[in-house]
Amino acid sequence: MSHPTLDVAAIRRDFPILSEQVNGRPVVFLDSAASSQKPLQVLDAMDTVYRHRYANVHRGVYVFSEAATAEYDEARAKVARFIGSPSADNIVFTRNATEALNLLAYSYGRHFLKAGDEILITELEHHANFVPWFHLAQEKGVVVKCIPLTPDGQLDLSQLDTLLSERTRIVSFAHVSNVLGVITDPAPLIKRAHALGAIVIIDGSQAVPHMPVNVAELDCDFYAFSGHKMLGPTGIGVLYGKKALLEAMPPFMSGGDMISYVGFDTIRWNDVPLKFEAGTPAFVEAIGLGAAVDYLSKLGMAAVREHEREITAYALERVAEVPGVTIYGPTDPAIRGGVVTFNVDQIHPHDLATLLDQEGVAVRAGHHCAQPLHQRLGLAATARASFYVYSQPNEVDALVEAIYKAKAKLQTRRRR
Ligand code: 7TS
Repeated sequence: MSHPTLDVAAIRRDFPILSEQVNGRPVVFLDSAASSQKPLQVLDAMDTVYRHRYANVHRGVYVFSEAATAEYDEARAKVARFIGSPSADNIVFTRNATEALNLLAYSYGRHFLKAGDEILITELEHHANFVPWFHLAQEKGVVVKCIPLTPDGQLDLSQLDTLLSERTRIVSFAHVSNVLGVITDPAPLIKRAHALGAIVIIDGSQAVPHMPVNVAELDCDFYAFSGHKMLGPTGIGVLYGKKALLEAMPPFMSGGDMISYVGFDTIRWNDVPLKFEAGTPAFVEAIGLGAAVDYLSKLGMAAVREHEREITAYALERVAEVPGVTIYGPTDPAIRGGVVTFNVDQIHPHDLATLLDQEGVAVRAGHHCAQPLHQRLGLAATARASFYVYSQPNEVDALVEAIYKAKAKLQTRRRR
């Protein structure tokens, strides 16, 4: 069977930053899971608004404001189509995935949950899908439980019978882990949660940028992600929600734009999604995200996924070749997104990342905002290489070569 593929050489020409040098070498950027680089098409879309038709949205009746408003509305419609949302009205723009998840904890959690209710998350969550629920637990006396992991880092669903109960109100989990790369099939969790009347929230921060996602087919209740990890700018994120739930929820923040009427003794909220967008929105960033969605749609998300599956498979093989390397997460690239998290025997990941940087190779080191997961793995920190549409096999080779050099340097230093 022939797979859809990407023309990576052509893609790279769209990313000016990839021609930069770092420490005298062409940059090898392997930290796209933290934030992706931006193509000219996104930079130009935002630049055009600022240069030619910048004015605040939803206010003016003059040309600039009407043009900016129309482009902002179109960006919302593009995002809706991109994730299979039935309507643009289901799309709330937030600052990032973190704000989308906080919106749910504050608005849905504080309004609909009471002491003794349970929230089920997983041991591999990013802090953004961990801390807001623990914060809610401290405040309201709800109970947070975690789905444990199998030895290779998948969710251990055999524990669901004991973890789910009539008290479970929310099930919230990452579609793709930012550390182990594991892709979770949401279907069984959604089915089990809905059978108990619980709602399902998916943190799609590492999924939407990298693979086809259809929220209507999934039938999840909420889905959160960030624009900056999917070729878009910083400062813009998305919360998809089912309309009836968004309508039942109280506002998160209040002020301008989120109201339809304000009097001295009556205030009426605006319709969904504007009810959740208080104040001047990041509309230029939303327009940039719309351009990013266009770019990804043109590549085709099936091709994006296939490219990442291939390069991840290559990286898993090449990095594992290095003596003393441990790679975390499943070895099967079919259930793995484009991240390879690893440690090299006797080298602290921060030292490793610093030495790799000297070779122009950018990887992330630390706990990747998943400290509970690292506790479970018995580790303080790991190094992580992550890939995207512009990543190419020779960058994996550069990574491996740089790891060998780092090992040699540190071993010589130790012998001295
Ligand atoms: N959820 C997951 C699974 C993530 O990977 C991240 C960011 C977030 C939520 C939060 O996204 P934000 O845009 O609101 O910050 N992950 C990472 C990372 O892996 N390295 O830096 C940020």
